[in-house]
Amino acid sequence: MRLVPVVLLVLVLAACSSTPPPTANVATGPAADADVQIIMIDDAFSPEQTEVEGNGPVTVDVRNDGEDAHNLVSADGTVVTPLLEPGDVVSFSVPIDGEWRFRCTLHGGMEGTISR
Ligand SMILES: [Cu+2]
Repeated sequence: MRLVPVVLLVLVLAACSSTPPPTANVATGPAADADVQIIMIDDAFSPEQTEVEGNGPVTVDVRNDGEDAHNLVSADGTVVTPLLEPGDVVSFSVPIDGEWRFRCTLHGGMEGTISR
C-alpha cells in the first residue's frame, strides 16, 4: 500500500517533463545590432545559410522585401513569427548550437539554416 503515493508522484513528474519548449519572444521591428539579418523574397530566404560565431543567444532580424506575405517557423518549434506583410520586420533571439533550421510554412522549399 505504501507504493501508491510514490507511483502517483512519478506520474506527475512525467507529465511536467512533457511540456513544450519555450517559444522565443518575437518582437516587432529591428533589433539593435542583430547578429543575423535575413531577408524574405518571393519565395526564398536570403541568405539561405548563415554561420555565426561565439556563444549565447543569437539575435535575428527578419525583413520581408517580397511582394507576398511570408512567415518563419523553426524546425525545433522555438520560433513562430506572425505572418509578415511586405516591409514588415521582426526580431528574436534564439540559442543556437549546431544547425538551426527554419522555413516558411506558406511556400514549399522556402527554407534556411543558421549554424554554429
Ligand atoms: Cu513564404
